[in-house]
Amino acid sequence: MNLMQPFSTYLDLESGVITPVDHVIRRHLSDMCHMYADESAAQRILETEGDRLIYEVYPVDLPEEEGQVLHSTTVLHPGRVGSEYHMTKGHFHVKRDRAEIYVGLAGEGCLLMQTGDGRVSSVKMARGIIAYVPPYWAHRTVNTGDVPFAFLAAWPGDSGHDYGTIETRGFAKILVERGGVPVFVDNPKYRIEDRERA
Ligand code: PAN
Ligand code: ZN
Repeated sequence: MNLMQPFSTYLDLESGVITPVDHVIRRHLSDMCHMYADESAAQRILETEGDRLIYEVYPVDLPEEEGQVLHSTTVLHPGRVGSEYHMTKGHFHVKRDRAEIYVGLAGEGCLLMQTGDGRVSSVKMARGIIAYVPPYWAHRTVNTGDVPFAFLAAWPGDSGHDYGTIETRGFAKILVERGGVPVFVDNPKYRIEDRERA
């Protein structure tokens, strides 16, 4: 048995920043412009203001293997691309039956979930809310407020991340601003799997 030493890290509950971390993952608009419904709005932002930082992930350094509990925080910055609120890329776990918990720390947002056969669900997130992502649900977070939305996530070490499925198909619903409030609308870019259409 390869015995690990117990350890701790520090989580700043106000900002969502974990220290120490080996490497912070930063996702900019250019990493995901095709994921927003209004791609021309994304292009305009890139041309006029440059490459906007959408979110940062602070992962605690652990081996991605069965038995571990991986955990990280995400800080999702406020803003919109066209009328669509800033969001994470979103993913399924490679092992589809691996669940996850999200704990809201700061700001407010929405946890959007979707199954492989197109069922959708969502949970409103704020400081103190524990959201459960059951096995088989893809998940994406959206910042619907005007301050950074931060949350802690924990998931099994052997889950793996499948980004490709969401990259090609998208989520069925998107969150857009209408009259100052977030509303769900159908994603015009959503692609149902061919076998679901049949
Ligand atoms: C989270 C996410 C994090 C960033 O830790 O990885 O919020 O979102 P994307 O991974 O979709 O870019 C998680 O769900 N881990 O499994
Ligand atoms: Zn996940």
